[in-house]
Amino acid sequence: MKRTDISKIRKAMEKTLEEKRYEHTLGVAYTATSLAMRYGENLENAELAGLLHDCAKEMDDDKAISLCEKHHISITEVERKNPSLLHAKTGSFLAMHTYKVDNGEIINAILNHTTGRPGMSLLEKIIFVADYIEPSRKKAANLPEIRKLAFIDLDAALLKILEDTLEYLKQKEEAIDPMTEKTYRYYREFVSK
Ligand code: DGI
Ligand code: FE
Ligand code: FE
Repeated sequence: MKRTDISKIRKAMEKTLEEKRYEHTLGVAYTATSLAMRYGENLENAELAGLLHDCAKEMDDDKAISLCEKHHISITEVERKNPSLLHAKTGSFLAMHTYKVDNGEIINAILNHTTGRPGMSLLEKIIFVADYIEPSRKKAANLPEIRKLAFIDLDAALLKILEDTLEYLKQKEEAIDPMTEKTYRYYREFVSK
């Protein structure tokens, strides 16, 4: 991935995303790049995955559902009730087909950025964590602590984020995607070992 490709994608995001979402996107891109420096991931892949992770966030629910149906992308029960969860799947589709990203690791990091999955790659973890801790995030619980932990122990930070997210969803009585739960249980085992 060349710097010129990255700056083209950045400009495309600036055009398509609302201002706040674009600020968040830039925050995820440079936080992911910093984590990549710390953990030895490819810097450009981290930056590009960060720039594109929410590229489908502003797509209408109806459009997201019809895009998935048209391209045989499965929709879970929880996604049907909460179509905003689909932006990870539709985002990875747009990254491939609209933004012409052919790197499977980047595509996977976009695909799994909302629920995570058991056995995440380093890049997937970096995007998942960067999405939660980037500087324009304000509301989540325990942010100062998780921000520090992310640069000390990435898996421990991942687990804490999953734990707090589940707690938040339960409190709000939101439907929980089975994958979010599965990821949490996997890392609870994994981190304690
Ligand atoms: O797109 P972002 O807002 O930057 O971040 P994201 O893609 O991680 O989405 C965050 C939202 O997704 C947050 O409000 C928590 C919610 N979420 C994560 N897992 C689940 C979930 N929402 C529901 N209903 N069910 C889940 O399992
Ligand atoms: Fe997202
Ligand atoms: Fe995000």
